Amino acid sequence: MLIKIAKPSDVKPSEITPKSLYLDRRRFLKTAAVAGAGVVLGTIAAPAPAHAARGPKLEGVVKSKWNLETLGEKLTDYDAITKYNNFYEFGTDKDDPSRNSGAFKTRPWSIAVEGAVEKPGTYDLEDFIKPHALEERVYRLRCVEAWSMVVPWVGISLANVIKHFGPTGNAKYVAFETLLDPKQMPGQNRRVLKWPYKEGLRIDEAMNPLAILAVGLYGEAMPNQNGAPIRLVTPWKYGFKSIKSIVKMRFQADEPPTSWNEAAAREYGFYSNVNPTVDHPRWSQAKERRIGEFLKRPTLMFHGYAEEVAHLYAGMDLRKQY
Ligand SMILES: Nc1nc2c(c(=O)[nH]1)N[C@H]1C(S)=C(S)[C@@H](COP(=O)(O)O)O[C@H]1N2
Ligand SMILES: [Mo]
Repeated sequence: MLIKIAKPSDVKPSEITPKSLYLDRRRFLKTAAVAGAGVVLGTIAAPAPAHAARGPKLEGVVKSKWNLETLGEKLTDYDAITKYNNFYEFGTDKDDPSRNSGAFKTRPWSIAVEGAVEKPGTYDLEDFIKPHALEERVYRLRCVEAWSMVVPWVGISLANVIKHFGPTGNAKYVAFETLLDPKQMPGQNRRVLKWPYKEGLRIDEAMNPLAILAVGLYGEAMPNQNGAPIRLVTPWKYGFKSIKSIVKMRFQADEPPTSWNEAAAREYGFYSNVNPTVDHPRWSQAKERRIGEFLKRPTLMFHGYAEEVAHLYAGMDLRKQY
């Protein structure tokens, strides 16, 4: 075996410059993966800390017009956002994802872009993200279970991603898939849903400026339980549309099947818009409990984003197409 000894001139600036000076976004994403592994080792060696180690800070995040001031609400605590989760791949209880996803490997990660698109291919996560601005988007998220949160996501515009890949005229819908890996995702050994988790959007919904692919929250890399390394966020729809740990995006002419619709078609339709006037068959959707608050508050149409998205559904009967 040949051992290569680097001459001083071969050493990259990143290896000799203090971390804080060279960390660019690309570099950060790699650091995030390493730090993630460190966290796992740490929990084996030492008793679990009261507060889980937080992800590394994301560099180069820009503020967007969807910020705390324009939303006029309080952020939900980091602890609630990261310990009260739905991610059935790691179990169906709210604390299962944070307890069971610590060892989930999110690097290397690639995303397949398929179907009616000019630049299909399998892209490394870093390359997938790199062309786009990392923005902070403070959004309300409402689960179909009638609780809600306010989350400071960090993400890239889904419209920009789609334009980058160049959808063709046949791209009427975008289908998304989560990783299928029962060895890493213990919940996939149980048939609670038909795995892999699937979701979809109509192309004009996907192109709406509100839709993002999120890679972090609270300015830090996405915690595994929240859908690392990349997940969809569509704040005007119920939380279950916001598919986590995405490995595939497919552009197609037909409406794609979705996991929750396959599981219970009467309860979960393709559109899944937050609509207080359409009850879930087993409970009312008129109100919601903001995590951390005691009294329920009324749920707003499209979860308060009507101005930005109502035009997408003009002429549709949202009681039938729920
Ligand atoms: N792959 C996958 N994505 C998923 C889910 C899931 O079980 N698996 N749950 C959904 C549901 S029901 C909700 S409410 C949100 C919760 O996101 P959060 O845990 O980041 O709050 O993720 C959605 N995305
Ligand atoms: Mo949900």
